[in-house]
Amino acid sequence: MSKQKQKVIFSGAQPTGSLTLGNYIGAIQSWKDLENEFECYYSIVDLHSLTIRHDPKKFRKACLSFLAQYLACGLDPEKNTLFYQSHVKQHTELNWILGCMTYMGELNRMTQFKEKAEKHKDNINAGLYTYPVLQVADILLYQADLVPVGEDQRQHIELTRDVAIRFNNTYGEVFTLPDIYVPKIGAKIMSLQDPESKMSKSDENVNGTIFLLDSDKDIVKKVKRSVTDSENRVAYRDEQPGVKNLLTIYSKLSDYSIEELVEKYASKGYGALKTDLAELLVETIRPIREKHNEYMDNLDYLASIYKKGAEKASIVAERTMTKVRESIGLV
Ligand code: AQP
Repeated sequence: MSKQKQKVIFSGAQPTGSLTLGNYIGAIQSWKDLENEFECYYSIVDLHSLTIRHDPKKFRKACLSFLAQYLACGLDPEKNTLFYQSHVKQHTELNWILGCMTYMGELNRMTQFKEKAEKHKDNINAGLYTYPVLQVADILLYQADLVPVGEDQRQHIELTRDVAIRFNNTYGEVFTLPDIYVPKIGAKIMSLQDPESKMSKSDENVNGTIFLLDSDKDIVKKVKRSVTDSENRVAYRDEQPGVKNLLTIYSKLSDYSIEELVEKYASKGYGALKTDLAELLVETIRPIREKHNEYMDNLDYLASIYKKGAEKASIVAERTMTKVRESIGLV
């Protein structure tokens, strides 16, 4: 299929800890689906991670590990531009300019800020508050048409459109208005321990989250211990959020539809569902973990990918920034 060069995709993940099954199903599976048809920019948004206090050595390793995980998940560096946000200086320049176009009222409404502020009460910094503006800059810099993300990012993409419209109306047509792209199922994978909450990298209860670098043993343990309910009936319904989540994960990683899975396990119960899902997860994650480890043993190769990515991304970012600077009257 020929590349529709005109359509641009941007997305990213913040390198805190390691990627989760939620990140994989909600975002990375879509990234892979899009790589053959569109011009794709997938960033490791390292500056976003600074909103939480971190150990520099561990952080540096996590940043490299994230690139290794992107590659291990199957993102082709020949088809996609893979790069670190901090290597393309225009992100922070545009962040400032767009910060002057974003209202505090808008930022006050962001639910992710409220949730993260609640989680990190001792460090509610200005970066955590203005984080959505940097995300707006990330997307608009590449004139993205589509942003493949999980459901939790919908509000930020809506903000991106609002800020772009405001900028274009004030200073002239500079930015493309991006659309959100969320998978029909799996846009919000839930914690295995609390199926009413999103599966998250930074969840204090690690048993709720499956990481792409988890050992086989940990994966099996986490699935077996996952919270279900006392109905003992395999059904896909909101009243049974734990089972619904397991079926969603199963379907996203296999060729089975949800209906087929419900039929398959109707007479078998939760134990069989968990055993088979654990096996499927092990078979899906093991090759990712092994490839990741190989990439981590080849740091020169990783450096060649991220340098090439930054070069390519910088050209596109500078093209946008030239327009932005002219449009707002900077000398
Ligand atoms: N549970 C999820 N289900 C579906 N999609 C998800 N995403 C995150 N969690 C889920 C999507 O993954 C992409 C990258 O996410 P991110 O790195 O920007 O961080 P996040 O959204 O803040 O995810 P986490 O795991 O909850 O990180 P922490 O714990 O650090 O805050 C995004 O497209 C996101 O929608």
